[in-house]
Amino acid sequence: MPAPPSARKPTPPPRDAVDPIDPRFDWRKIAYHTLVSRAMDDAEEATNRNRTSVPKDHLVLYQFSARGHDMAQCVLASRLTHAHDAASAYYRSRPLLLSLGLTIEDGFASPLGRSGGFSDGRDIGVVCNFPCADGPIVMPMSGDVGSQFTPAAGWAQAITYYRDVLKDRSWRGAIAVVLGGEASIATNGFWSCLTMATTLKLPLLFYVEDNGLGISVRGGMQTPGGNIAANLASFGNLLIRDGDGTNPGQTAAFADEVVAHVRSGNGPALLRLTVPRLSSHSGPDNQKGYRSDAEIAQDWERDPVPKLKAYLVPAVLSESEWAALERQVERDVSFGLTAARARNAPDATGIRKHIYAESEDAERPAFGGMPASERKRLAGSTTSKESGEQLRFAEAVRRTLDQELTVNPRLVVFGEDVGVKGGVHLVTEGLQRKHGVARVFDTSLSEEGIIGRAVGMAIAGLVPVAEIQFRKYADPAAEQLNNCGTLRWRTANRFCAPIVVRMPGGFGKDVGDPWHSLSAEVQWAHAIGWQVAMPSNSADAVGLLRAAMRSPNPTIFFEHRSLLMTSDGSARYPGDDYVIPLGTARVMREGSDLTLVTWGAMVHRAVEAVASTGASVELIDLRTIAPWDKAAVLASVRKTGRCLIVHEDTMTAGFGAEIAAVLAREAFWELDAPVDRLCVEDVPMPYHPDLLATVLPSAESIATRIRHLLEA
Ligand SMILES: Cc1ncc(C[n+]2csc(CCOP(=O)(O)OP(=O)(O)O)c2C)c(N)n1
Repeated sequence: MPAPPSARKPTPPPRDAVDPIDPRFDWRKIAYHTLVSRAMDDAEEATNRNRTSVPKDHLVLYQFSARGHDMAQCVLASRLTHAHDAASAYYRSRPLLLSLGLTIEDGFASPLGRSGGFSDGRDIGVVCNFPCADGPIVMPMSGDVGSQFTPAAGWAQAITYYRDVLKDRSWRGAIAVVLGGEASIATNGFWSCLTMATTLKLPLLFYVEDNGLGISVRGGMQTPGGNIAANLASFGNLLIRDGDGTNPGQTAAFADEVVAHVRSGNGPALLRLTVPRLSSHSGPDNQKGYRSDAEIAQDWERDPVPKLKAYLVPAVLSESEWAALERQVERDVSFGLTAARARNAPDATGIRKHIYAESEDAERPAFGGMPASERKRLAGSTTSKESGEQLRFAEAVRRTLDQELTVNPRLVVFGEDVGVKGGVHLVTEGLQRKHGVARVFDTSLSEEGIIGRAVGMAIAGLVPVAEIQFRKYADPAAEQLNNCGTLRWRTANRFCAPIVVRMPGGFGKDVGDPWHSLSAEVQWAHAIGWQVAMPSNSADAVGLLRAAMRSPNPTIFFEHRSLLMTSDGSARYPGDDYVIPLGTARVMREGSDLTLVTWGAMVHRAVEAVASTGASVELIDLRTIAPWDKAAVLASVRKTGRCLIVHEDTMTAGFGAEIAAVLAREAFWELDAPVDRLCVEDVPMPYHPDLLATVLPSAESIATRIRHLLEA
């Protein structure tokens, strides 16, 4: 087994190999934070090494070390000086966070799972974030490698928006920096972000910490030859620097150069620094089988700490000042550890809080979204204007987007083909001409990029309304969507990202297919933290979309294709200020014998079916499935004793199953018949009209099921 870190004695570099000091850096501060990070890793790893099976005295539940990556990160952090700079970090980024203001106590409390810290014990202690009113901030990271990239592009684009559109001078010269290991550059997120940053010339720095290993996999598996800087040499609009992250002078020179380049508005840069990974990948990994002792020993020869000492002593600090610094670090770390250990365990009674914004959040607002004062100014009205003209669904959505773009300068609308063309469904037609290319714009073809960018923009305080061209094409964005939903909860309300995602789907006018006609809304009802709106008509579309755009929570807004393609959902325009609170169903018609619950385009077939039976059916258009109006459904079923749920999503584990389960539990004694569901069977949407008609509930099949249930 390799010797423990404390027993290792790396050879200091020869004096004449040491570079001249770069006086523009606060080297004492860099040394302090490097040593603090190292001492924290020491403290955590020492306990990990003493593990037998499940240790009683474990210091952290899940340990990740930054040992070896530390010095270079502290150098980089010293260049993040602008109030609107943001870093998008990963699990080895604690040295950067410490340099930006994370206290040692909080730094320990997070992996210890104690109260406070990054997440109040909800998330792994290295899944970091750092809100700071005066900046810079560290954006909330996620556990998925690669997911840190596209939100950073969102922040970078927000910088240009504040600077150029809102003319806010305080954003001039700000940058975003995204950190990742050399394995993370193989992810979709990296490439999506690189495309956005280089095509839009965003103020974004890619900082690649290349330790040659992605857990056990060598860098040559992530990019040919193992050097992303070399492979990207001919990429357009990208300044590239490639250096040794254990060499303080070289690291400082490169960090300074790339940050200055990005700040000056010349577009993105990529800095790749080679660093040794001086620990296992994480606490549970023992490196056995994939690393030899000789290789580990060789890495220890590259330890940046002795190199930093050789660089600074005696040019900046005397030997005794360095020793004093080490003693100070020891004291501070020991004090921080004691304080963190003395903290209480997180309060389990609060575990359900912050899935959505809570009313008391207004007193301690999360970082992200519109300021509360602006949200208040845009309060809206729940009264609809009866005199409005008759509008088709697409026109209603367009008009609502137009109106919100007019009254809310923070709002931006984007997606594939959304700009010049006005969207493949023409919903955004004319909006770019009216509001400009900075506010209504086309994106690269990357759904991960569209949603990740939206998240970054929302964290920066903008109101992004993203279009996914068809429901099925949200698949590549699933990671960003899921992470966006849980973001407020994961950070214990330190951050939020209220975005709106418009998503057309469902069957079209007589057409379908597995790609353009997917409904599958239940996925978003299951994804925690999302509001899911499924309007059936123009008036509801206006009210729900406006409510979503003014909401402190993220919302999926489903635009049904058949409603976009026909006049089925036409209704009177309810007014420029009309909002429908999410989670309120509409009782479309009262009845006493059976409750029919449905949403989206099925509402129209249900209306026809009910009329044809002549039965006394209470028809409920749910309008949103997350949150869903349980109270309205329960009240109705308690009255009628019978319930039929109709939806277009497939049967097994569709949202109807959730409603049925709630009714079985909460209205069991009031039921006169089993709760029934009529849905698309468990087959993908077919193409030929005859096949489509076979699988979709029709007015006739709904009517038959109503009759059947009434006889039960
Ligand atoms: C999407 C995703 N896939 C796999 C993992 C598991 N995983 C965690 S870290 C890691 C290796 C990442 O290596 P690299 O990006 O080089 O960073 P390093 O750990 O070397 O600093 C893997 C595969 C994950 N967290 N997320």
